[in-house]
Amino acid sequence: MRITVLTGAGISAESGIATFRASDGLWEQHRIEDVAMPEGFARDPALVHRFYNARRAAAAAAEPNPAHRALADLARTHDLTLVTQNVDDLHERGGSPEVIHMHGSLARALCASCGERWDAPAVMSPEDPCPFCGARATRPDIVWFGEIPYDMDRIWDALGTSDLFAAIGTSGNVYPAAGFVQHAARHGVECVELNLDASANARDFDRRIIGPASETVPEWVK
Ligand code: BV8
Repeated sequence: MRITVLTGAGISAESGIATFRASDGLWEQHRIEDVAMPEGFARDPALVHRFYNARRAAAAAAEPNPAHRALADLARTHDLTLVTQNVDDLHERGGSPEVIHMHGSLARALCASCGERWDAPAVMSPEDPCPFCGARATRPDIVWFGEIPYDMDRIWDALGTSDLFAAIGTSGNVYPAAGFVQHAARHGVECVELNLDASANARDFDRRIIGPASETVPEWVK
């Protein structure tokens, strides 16, 4: 049985990582869209690095929860494609063998000048020279609003050829991820949502399982 799972900030909430909605879209009085957009980085790279340094520290201090570990178990018994919108590494630390980070990862750095990527240090600053070309153009390897998510061809293919699609802990507000359920449904794939409350695209799912992910996901995986 082929399963594609999409996770969002809700799966890491019980590990202590704030969701976007819970923060009302604000961070240090800045709208997240302002610090999670290329224009924001161009305007104030030090501010954006501070935003991601804080999130990298929060992710490092967090532990995977039973939901992350249940998806790792699922990968051992099923043909699972795990896609996450999250930029933390809790799926990997929870044992998942392969994770598609469609919005990038706090663990990676990117050179805006030569395009090379490398493992990010805990704290990044605009002064960091690129280890490949030396340019002072290093940024977090994160997909910002207006940028193209990673691995989209692979994701569309998995969604269209799965037997089951599950969205876990995502509010369904950000595209193209919020459109995955329609794509899967168009291909006759059964769609289930596991969430704390109904998402913006709840009507597109065949089933919904309401509750905290650390309880609902281990139960669903059984
Ligand atoms: C794209 C990285 C084209 C950053 C993120 C105008 C200009 C430019 C673009 C647009 C525009 N208007 C619209 C767009 C498209 C835009 C978009 O969708 N905007 C929205 C605001 C309308 N999208 C883009 O720009 C994307 N790129 O469109 O390129 C394209 C498309 C396809 C193919 C080719 C080209 C890029 C978007 C990526 C932005 N980067 N993240 C960072 O993380 O710092 S988005 C970021 O926000 C997350 O990655 C995630 O995607 C989103 C937050 O969503 P959630 O994860 O769902 O989190 P949220 O807090 O909202 O919800 C939490 C849920 O969990 C809730 O439902 C809650 O009930 C539940 N929950 C809470 N606790 C628990 C729980 N569930 C279970 N258990 C619990 N305990």
